[in-house]
Amino acid sequence: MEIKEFMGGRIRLFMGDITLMEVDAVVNAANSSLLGGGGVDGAIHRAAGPQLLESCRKIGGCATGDAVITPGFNLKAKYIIHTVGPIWRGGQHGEPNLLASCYRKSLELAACHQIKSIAFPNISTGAYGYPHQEAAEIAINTVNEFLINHSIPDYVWFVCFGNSNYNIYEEKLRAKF
Ligand code: AR6
Repeated sequence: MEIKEFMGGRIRLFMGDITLMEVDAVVNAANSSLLGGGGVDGAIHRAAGPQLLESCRKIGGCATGDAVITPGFNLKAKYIIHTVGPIWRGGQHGEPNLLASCYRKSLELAACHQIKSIAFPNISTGAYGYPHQEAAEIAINTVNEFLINHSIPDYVWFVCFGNSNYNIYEEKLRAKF
């Protein structure tokens, strides 16, 4: 599968399974219990192995819009950054700020850990029901703003699991860069 590069290569778009990414950190779209679930969370826990659950249990939970870090265990990625996206409730309940916060806090953690490359799934756009266009806009703008102001991470990947989100990201990234 082809990789598309934007912002001088610092932003990369890819369609595929995030658990297979060879990056320093993959981001998990978790829930506030951190104890696993379906979607990308389930896939990451299955691929990383049971030690991940143990590690998450010790952390004890994570607020919506916040992020925590664990080792990557059996993943190729050295770290997993778990962030909790907002559940879409019509858009008037702070959802945009909370979703932006997921991307920002994840990038702040990445910078703290000298993480050079990080891969994001499309947070909140599955079980949590966030409209795809609006979520992509927030993801791209928040990442762009962070990268303008910070030299690390070097590379941020947007990993889309299907055509629908991929096409939205491609169109928005092309329009912006
Ligand atoms: N690689 C990349 N993206 C994926 C993968 C994968 N292997 N699997 C799914 N996606 P979701 P949310 C995409 O539902 O909306 C969980 O149960 C998927 O197509 O995983 O933030 C948690 O425990 C979608 O675009 O996360 C929470 O309870 C995106 O990942 C809740 O779901 C996010 O979909 C979080 O909901």
